[in-house]
Amino acid sequence: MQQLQSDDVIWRNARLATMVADDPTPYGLKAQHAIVVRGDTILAVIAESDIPAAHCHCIDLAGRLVTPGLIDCHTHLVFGGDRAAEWEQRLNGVSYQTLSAQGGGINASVAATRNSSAESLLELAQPRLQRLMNEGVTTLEIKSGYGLNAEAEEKMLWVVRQLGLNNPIDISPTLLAAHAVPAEYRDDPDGYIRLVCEQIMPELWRKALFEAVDVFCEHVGFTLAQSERVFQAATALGIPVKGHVEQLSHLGGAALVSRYNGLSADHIEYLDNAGIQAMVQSDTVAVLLPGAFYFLQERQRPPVEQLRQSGVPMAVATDYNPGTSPFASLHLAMNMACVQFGLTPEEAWAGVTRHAAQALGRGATHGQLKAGFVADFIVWDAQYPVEMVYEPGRNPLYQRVFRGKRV
Ligand code: DI6
Ligand code: FE
Repeated sequence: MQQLQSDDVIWRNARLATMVADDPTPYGLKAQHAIVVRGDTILAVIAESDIPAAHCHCIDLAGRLVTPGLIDCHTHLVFGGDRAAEWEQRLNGVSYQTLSAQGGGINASVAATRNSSAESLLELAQPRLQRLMNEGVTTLEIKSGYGLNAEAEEKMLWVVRQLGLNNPIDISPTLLAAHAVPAEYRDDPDGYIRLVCEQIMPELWRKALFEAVDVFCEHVGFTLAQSERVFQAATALGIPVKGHVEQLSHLGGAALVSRYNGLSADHIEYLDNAGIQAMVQSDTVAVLLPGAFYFLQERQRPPVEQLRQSGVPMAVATDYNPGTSPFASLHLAMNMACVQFGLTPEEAWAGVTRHAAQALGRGATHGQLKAGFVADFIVWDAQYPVEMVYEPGRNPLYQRVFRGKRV
């Protein structure tokens, strides 16, 4: 370790779940260890016995568990309106077709988002973000996709940027203009894709409002060919891509994302072997979204065992959105990933730390307690990482540290 400076802070007397990738110990667990922080970065992870006796900037954690800050790598947290009443109608027997004909479903959220001011969207999003931060989230992805025109997509991404400026959290904004065909393009989806590729994406990219591009490749979204057009245009501008793929049917979206060296292929319930092989080749992360699987009462599970055997990194995220996953809890998503998809609790933890970091292009700086990584970590009134997975809702968070500061 380098020579300590007087204002370096040592978080001592901790049980660290470092989540370091190549550590053979489960969770990279280290009892009686300390984290040395310089500014906003981890300078070193050291044994308690190696703490210099004279150093005075120490914080005693009384043996508590410390993990990396949680990373939610797939959310749709900014939206107007509310779909609770529509959901209740559905459970009371009103058909989805009837609701759609009345302007329900995703179009209801698009209309409400278009009709909301940026300020009111910000006000609605803040408490949702707060709930995730309360659970220990320090990095979060947020997608656009309820605007579906240049003006409304820009408004959503402005809100996302504002959330990042107002809160102690690192936000990764994603352009999901190709989320659904907007009503005014119902008879011309290709025309809408042209608008996305030629206007919305380049214009908002120039304004530096997002860092990756997503598409919903599905029968109810866009075809494989339309999705590829978006990826081609993104690649030409040097923008990383990812996709909502193989959620409700198999279209080959995961292989497509992989061919464009995508950051992640998300949902993937209907992923096949060819798709898995393509993901292995491209280092694309498999993002599992058990909240949507549960809420839609899906039956087809993602091929977790094959992903595990093939060494594809698996992330876990909330997919927080008003239509298919109204759950702003990453602890719950971890629990569901274990119960419904068969992840081990350790895999679920990797899924909200280092693998989620990789899915956001932050794998070299986020998601592990390791020298050189950002000093984003959580102190828990807990002994074992499994506790947060086992009992979502109890939330034993004791302290949230973002960039070296208690917040
Ligand atoms: N997949 C989904 O399940 C959601 N979006 C997506 O791409 C649906 C979003 C909504 O219903 O509002
Ligand atoms: Fe989603």
